[in-house]
Amino acid sequence: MTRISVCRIILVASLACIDSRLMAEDGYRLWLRYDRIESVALRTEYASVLKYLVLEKKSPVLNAAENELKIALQGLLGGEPVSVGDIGESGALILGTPSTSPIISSLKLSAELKQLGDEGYYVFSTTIKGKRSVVIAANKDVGVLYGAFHLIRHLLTRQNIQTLAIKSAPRIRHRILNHWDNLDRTVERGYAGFSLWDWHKLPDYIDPRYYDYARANASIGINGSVLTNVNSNAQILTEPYLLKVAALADVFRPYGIRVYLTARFSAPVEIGGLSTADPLDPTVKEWWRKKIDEIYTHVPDFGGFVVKANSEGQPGPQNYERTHADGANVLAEALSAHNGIVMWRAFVYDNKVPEDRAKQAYNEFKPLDGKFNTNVMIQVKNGPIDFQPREPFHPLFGALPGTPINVEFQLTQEYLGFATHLVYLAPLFKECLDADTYVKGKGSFVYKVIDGSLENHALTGMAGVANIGNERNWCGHPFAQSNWFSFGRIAWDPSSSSQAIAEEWIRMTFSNQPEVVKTLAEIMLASREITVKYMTPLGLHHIMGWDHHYGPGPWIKDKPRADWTSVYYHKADSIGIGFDRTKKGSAALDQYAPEVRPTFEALENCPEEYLLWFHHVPWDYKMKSGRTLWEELCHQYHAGADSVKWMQRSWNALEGKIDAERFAHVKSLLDIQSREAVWWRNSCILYFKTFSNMPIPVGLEKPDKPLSYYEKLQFPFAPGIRPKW
Ligand code: BDP
Repeated sequence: MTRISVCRIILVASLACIDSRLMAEDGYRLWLRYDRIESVALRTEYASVLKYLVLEKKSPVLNAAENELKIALQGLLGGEPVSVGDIGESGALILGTPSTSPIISSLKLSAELKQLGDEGYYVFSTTIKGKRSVVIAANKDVGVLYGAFHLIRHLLTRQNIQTLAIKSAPRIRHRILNHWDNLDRTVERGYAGFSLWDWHKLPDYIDPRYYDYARANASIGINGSVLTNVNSNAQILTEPYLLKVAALADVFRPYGIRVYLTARFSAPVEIGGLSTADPLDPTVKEWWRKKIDEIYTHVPDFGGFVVKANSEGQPGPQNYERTHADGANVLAEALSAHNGIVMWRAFVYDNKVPEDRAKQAYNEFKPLDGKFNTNVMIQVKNGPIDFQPREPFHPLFGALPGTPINVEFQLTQEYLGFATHLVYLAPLFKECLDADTYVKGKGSFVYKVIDGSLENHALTGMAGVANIGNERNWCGHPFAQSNWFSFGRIAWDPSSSSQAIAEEWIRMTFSNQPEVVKTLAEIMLASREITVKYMTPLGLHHIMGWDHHYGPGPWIKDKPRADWTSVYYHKADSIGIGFDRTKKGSAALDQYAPEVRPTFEALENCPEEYLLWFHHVPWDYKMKSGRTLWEELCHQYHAGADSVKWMQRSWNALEGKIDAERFAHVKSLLDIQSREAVWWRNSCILYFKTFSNMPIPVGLEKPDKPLSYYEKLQFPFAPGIRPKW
C-alpha cells in the first residue's frame, strides 16, 4: 500500500470517528462541519434517499467524492451508517459520469451535460427503478466531486432535496491560490502562522492537513495551488525539492488540484551554473526546457509557473535588455509541450522611480500586447498600485485585447488589518470585477475580461494570494476563512453576490439560525467599507506603516524610493490633499478608455470614494455632505472607528447563539480592531491637521495623545515581513 493511501485511510477513519460533542469549535473544520442536523424530520427525509450511495466504478477522484459524502452524511444524519452499494429500499444517491455509471448512462443526459464542460455538474432529484433518487452526474470525475460538494453545501444550509435541478460549470478555468510561502516556512505577508508545507519532512511525512487543505479547496472549486512565494527561491526547482512538490501534488490530484511553482528568473545561473539567464541565449532556453521536462517527470500534471520579474529587485529579462514577452515566452515554450502555462505578473516597478507608479504596469505591458505565447496569461492585481483597501480597477483590464489576463486578488490582509481585523473581502473583489472598462462600449466589465468573453480567450484565470497558514483555524481570524471561501465561489462564478456567499458561508460555518445569519451578514457586508473609512477614506491610499505595513504611517517619507513613502501618495500640503492623476497631474486617468475618464476627470463628478486618488483637493472644498473636505475627512475617520463599535455590539448580542470558543475569540479580535481603528483615526487626523491647520470639528472626540506618540511607535517583530534575501 502506498504512503498516501495509508495516510488517507487514517485520515478518513479519524474524521469519521469524531464525535462532534467532544470537538472544540476551534475553526479547524472551516465550512465543512458535519454535525448532526437538529431537526429529526429533516434528518429522516435526507436519510431516506441519501444513505444509500451508489458508485458503480472507482477512480481516485470518484473515491474522494464518495469519501466526502460518506463522512458528511454520517455526521449530518447523526451517525446512521451510510451504505455504498445498491439502490436502497427507499432511494439512493447515485454518482458518476455516463462512462463510469451504467445507471447514469441509461438516463440519457447528453443534452444536460453538453454545456457543462470538464468540471461542471448536474445534480438533480428523480425516480430510478421506482425509488426516489438524487443523481450527481458530470462529464468527468472531477465534475462529480464538485457536484458532491455542492450537494453537501445544500445539506449544510438545510435545503430540500425533493426538487433538485442544479446545473453548474465554472466560468473561469484556472482558479488558483498563490501561496507566498518561503522554503524556511515563513510566509511573506502571512498572518496565520507558518507555511502549511513542511518542506523539511516532505516527501516522507505527509501531514494529514494536506488532505484537509485539498478538501477545502475542492469544496469551493479551487483547482490550482502555487506553492511558493513570488519572491522566489531557485532551490525549489532542484531535484530534492521537486520530490517534495511531487508528494504534495499526489495528495492534491484526487481533489482536482494541480500544483504550480514560482520560477526565479535567474535560476539558470543560480542553480544551473550558467553565466547568463538571458532568455534569448540558446543555452538558457535549453536549460529551461530540460528543467521543465524534469519537473514533469516528477509531477505529470504540473500546472506551470507564476513569475515576478523585474519588480522590487527581482531578476528578469530586462536585466538582459529583453522584454517581459521574451522572458515569459522562453518558459511558455518549454511548458507548452506539457500543457503547462505561465502566469507572468504585471506588478512591475523598476529602479527608476516613475512620476506615478500607478502608470507603470500599463506603460510596460501595453506595447507588448499580442507578443506573448498562447499559454501565457498576464496576472494583473485588481488595482494599479498594490492591494489597497480601495483602488479603482487596474487600467490594464481591457487594454490588452490580444493577451489573456488573469486577475490577482489578495486574500491575506496585508493592507486591511492583518488577521486581526474582521474584513469580508467579497465586496472588494466584486467592485473590481463589476467595474466597466468601456473598452468595447458600455458593459465591458472587468469580469468579462477575466472570464475571456470580451475578447474570446479560452485561457482564463483568477488568482488569490492565500491567507492560509498552520494556525489551527487556518487563517488566523475565524472570519478570514470567508475570504478564502468567497474567493473560490467568485472564481467559479464571478456573478455570485457577496451577500449570497456570505449567508452561505455563515450557515455552513456558524449557524443556520436566522438571527445569526442576518446579524453576521450585516457585519460582514459592512466591514470592508468600515475599514476603508478608518484607514484610507475618500480615495487615500498607501499610508500604512513602513515595511511591515502594520498600522498607520501617513508620515512615512525619506525612504530609498519615493514611491515607497506615504507622502508620495497623499501629497498633503497647506492647500489640500490627494494625488492629481488628471491631465493637470500625472494623467494616469488617460490609461482608461475615454468613456471612463469624465467620471473621474472633473472634480465635481468624481465619486467621493475615489476623490483623493484622482485629485489634489483644497481643504475647504465643499463636499456633497455640505462639509468641507477637512471636516468630511475627520467625519469619515470617526464614522469608521464608531462602526467597529457597532460591529462589537452586534457580535456581543449573539452571545449564547454562537459556540463559546469562537464567540470569545472573535470578541477579543474585535476589541483589538476597535482599538486599532481609533489608532488609525487619531494618528491620521492629527497628522493631516498639521497641513490643513483646521480644528477637529465640534462634536468629534479629540485624540488623547499627541502625534509624536503615534509617530514613534515601532513594531520590529510585526508578522509577515518580507525576507531580506
Ligand atoms: C506587495 C507586498 C510584497 C509583495 C508584493 C508583490 O508588500 O511583499 O512581494 O506586493 O505582490 O504588496 O510582489
